[in-house]
Amino acid sequence: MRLLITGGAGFIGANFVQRTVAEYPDIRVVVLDALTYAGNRASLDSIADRIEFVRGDIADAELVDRLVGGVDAVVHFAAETHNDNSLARPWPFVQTNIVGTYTLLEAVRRHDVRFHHISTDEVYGDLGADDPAFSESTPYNPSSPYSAAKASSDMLVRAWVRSFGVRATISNCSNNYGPYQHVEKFIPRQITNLIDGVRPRLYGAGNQIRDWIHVEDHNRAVWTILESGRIGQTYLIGANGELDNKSVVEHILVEFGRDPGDFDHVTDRPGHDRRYAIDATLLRTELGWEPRYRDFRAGLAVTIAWYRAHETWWRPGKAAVENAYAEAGERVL
Ligand code: NAD
Ligand code: TDX
Repeated sequence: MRLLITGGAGFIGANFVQRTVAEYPDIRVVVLDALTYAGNRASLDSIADRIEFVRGDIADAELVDRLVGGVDAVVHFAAETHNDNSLARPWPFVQTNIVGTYTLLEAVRRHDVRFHHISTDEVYGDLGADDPAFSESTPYNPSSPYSAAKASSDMLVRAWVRSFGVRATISNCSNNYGPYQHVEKFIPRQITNLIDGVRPRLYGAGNQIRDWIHVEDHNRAVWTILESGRIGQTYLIGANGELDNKSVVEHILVEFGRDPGDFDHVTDRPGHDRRYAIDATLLRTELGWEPRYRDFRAGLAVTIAWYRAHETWWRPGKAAVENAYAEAGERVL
């Protein structure tokens, strides 16, 4: 089998490529990644001789057509992924997440190649404290340019399945944590701030809730769907990991041996989604998937240890991220 993995130099994609090479040694893996600010070739260093790496854009129709024509399946991770960036500069989100996904869909349609589209729970908008968790039938209601562009890409996939018979599945996952996550994101930002002696930064009051899942559990679910999922079906992926942001920061501080109150409240994110929560019943009952990381604090401790041990991996991007937050007007409240 030959597999094209887009966005394989990003956080979840790199973990997926590493897992695939380790567990499916007979699969020929091709990675297509533009190496934007979010992509890091070093995440694939340990397996560089086991994969073919192509630096390129998923919206480059000629390149995409050639690569898709040489594989049996595509797993599509590549995207612009950071909500704060999408508020400052929405266009790359429209271009990559919508036009890029369209370009891939046209290629898999032409070559009749199996396609798995990676998406997010943010397409459903947010929940009130007492609302039931998102399920496959929750109406789309995205809040940010990022989530609106991801929602659009999901709609394109659904239409290409229905109208053109493309053999695709979609998964919408909750917030991931684990190794190789970019330092712009919430958990790695706070961990690397603490390594640098800087206080963690909580947006607003910090009472927003995210449903955390370890990246390894996400990727095992993706493999399960790729192998056994029903064509045309959407599967939600989540591990019952709801926690408010303030508690996450407190856990990180405790892991660093610090006072759990030793953080700053900073300017809130405009349009900040209040709560995400996933009902993964379909994935569990139909495909038999279960998460392995059930203890968030234990998973967090391992993640902190990883960032401590891999400073050379994250250090080059750290200053630019903090400058960008400052330039965007973030200030301590
Ligand atoms: P990331 O930002 O860490 O990585 C994205 C990767 O895509 C980078 O390597 C980047 O270079 C590449 N890329 C960006 N634009 C490209 C283009 N035009 N052509 C080719 N490559 C391009 O993202 P991530 O957190 O690993 O997310 C991966 C996927 O999972 C995304 O589709 C995202 O929407 C989805 N997702 C993420 C989470 C999460 O918590 N991080 C949760 C649910 C779903
Ligand atoms: O410094 C911070 N302080 C803070 O309080 C940062 C960077 C974030 N936050 C808050 C905002 C969110 O409520 O933490 C929460 C998580 O923030 P992000 O890491 O930016 O993630 P989120 O906006 O929830 O989106 C993530 O999960 C779904 C990914 O970035 C998306 O790609 C994915 O689709």
